Amino acid sequence: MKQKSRRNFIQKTSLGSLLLPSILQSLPIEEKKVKNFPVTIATWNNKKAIEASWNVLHTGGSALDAVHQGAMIPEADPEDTSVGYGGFPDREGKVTLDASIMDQHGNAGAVMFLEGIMHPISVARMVMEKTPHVFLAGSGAKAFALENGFKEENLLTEKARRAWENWKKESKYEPKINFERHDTIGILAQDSNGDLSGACSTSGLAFKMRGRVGDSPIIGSGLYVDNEIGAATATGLGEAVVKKVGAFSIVEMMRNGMSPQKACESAIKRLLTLKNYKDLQVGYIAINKQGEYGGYSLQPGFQFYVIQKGNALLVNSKSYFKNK
Ligand code: SD4
Repeated sequence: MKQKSRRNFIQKTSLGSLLLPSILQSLPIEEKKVKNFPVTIATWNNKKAIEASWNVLHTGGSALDAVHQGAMIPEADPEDTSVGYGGFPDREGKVTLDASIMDQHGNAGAVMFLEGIMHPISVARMVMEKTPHVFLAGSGAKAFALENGFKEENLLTEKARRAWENWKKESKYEPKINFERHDTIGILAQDSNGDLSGACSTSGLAFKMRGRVGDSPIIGSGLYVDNEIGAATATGLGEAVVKKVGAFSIVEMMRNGMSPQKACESAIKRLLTLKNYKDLQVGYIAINKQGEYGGYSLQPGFQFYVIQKGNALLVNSKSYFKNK
């Protein structure tokens, strides 16, 4: 009796161990992998933007349309003082906008120092799709927008004008970043085909020098997408991000095998060689080709919003410094 059951056991296990690998081998590739996409992620508590992006993704739309639609939400929101309409002006009282976009083919378009156009992300996409160029700046970017049907609008809201009037009383030129609260949007998406795209849009630093351009429109700094590897985007003090070519460095670290989380952490640590690193804030977010995501910041207070396979999550980012 005893012997029989032992034989049964041996038969079962040996059968099992023989069968299992061949069953796995016969499964189609897709069923072996866990799919983490569609997924979309944005800097800060950009809930409405990420919902707009998700609406595109879950109805089968492209990652490019998703990030474009997402970025348009804060651009049109007068309450958002870091992006588009309602953005705080430069020190001369003029709202100047920067934006960039990249698609799954590695195409890129960007505008910088653009005035009077509410949706710089749409102009950036048009630069990418209708011109042989990547960057258009200032009056040239504006002329291109107007020629292509965009309307000129006054983007300075009463709230932003009053903030500028207040700032002028002291006119303290201190292009420092507020640690806790910005709404500059960097947004990434992976659609149901697994393709990646990204967008970034901002009015830049409040009361900046006229003509100042940050990281957000600079391909490789504020935004980078490589459809084979992943995508990354930045928020915070643009000068620091540009000096470290932030988004590109994160994608390259993912190429070398790091997870999005580890790559963001490593890119933040690279900021520590900057003289003023204790006084500035930078936040990075990233996704990889498997739909995994991560985010990290230098100072506490950074948040990002994710929707992955329908589940929405506002994440309080981990940071290098724990408390300020
Ligand atoms: C800039 N990176 O122009 C932007 C500012 C920003 O949240 O992200 N603010 O430097």
